[in-house]
Amino acid sequence: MSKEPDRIFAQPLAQVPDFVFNEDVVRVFPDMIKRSVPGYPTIVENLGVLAAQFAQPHTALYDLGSSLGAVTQSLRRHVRTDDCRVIAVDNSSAMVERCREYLNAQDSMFQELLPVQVIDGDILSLDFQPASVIALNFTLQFISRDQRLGLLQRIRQALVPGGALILSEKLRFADSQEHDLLTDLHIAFKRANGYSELEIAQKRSAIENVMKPDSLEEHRERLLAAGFSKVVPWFQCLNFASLIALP
Ligand code: GEK
Repeated sequence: MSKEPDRIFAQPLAQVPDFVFNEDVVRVFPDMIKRSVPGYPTIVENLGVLAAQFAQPHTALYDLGSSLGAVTQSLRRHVRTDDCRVIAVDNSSAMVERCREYLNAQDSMFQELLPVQVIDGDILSLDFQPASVIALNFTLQFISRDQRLGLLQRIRQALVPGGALILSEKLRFADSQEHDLLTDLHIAFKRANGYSELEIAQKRSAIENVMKPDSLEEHRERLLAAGFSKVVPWFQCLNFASLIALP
């Protein structure tokens, strides 16, 4: 994976454009996400471990909003269930191209990995195959709010008995004191990871129109409305959490 450091917002910009997953972001993405999302490496590695508990033979495992395929790679490291295949989907062509390169490299280094297909496409128009694990790792927050329920309903319908959706998201909090405290602590996390005040402020203004976090309660209600029977948070670090939703 690229080790290039994220300096995208290091220089003052006259006007900060909305954030897009373009080639500049692709180049620094592993560094950017690790320094910006508290708990990201733990979530990704354990996503594979959890997935191995839910994977069912002869089904697909989806990595939706796969970026460079970190979750796909974790699924391939941990899932040993018969006749499973991974389907990674992202609508950033720059991400998909680099993701394919990384997965080819993984294929050439290790044998007997689950087969993987990387689709350059929109997860909102995906024709789901019967699936036992569907991962939405920090992707739902980029989908417009009015399309989130429909997507979760389609995911619920695709899941076979014994399967699970694993949903990781940045959270907002209804209680303003709690929200402000965790926001400040997240900024402290970014500062401790070497981001300057300027980088933090410019990234925030770039992302605020494109990434819309919900609260844990909103996620739970929407997942239940989509037909999931149980929602179990398994990880939280500051204002970032991951949930297991059972069909
Ligand atoms: C990881 N899961 O490393 N269809 C397909 N892809 C989309 C869509 C859409 N409608 N909207 C956004 N994306 C990854 C990290 S990043 C999260 C996920 C972040 C894609 C988008 O192109 C990007 O690659 C990804 O979702 C979100 O575990 O950067 O904070």
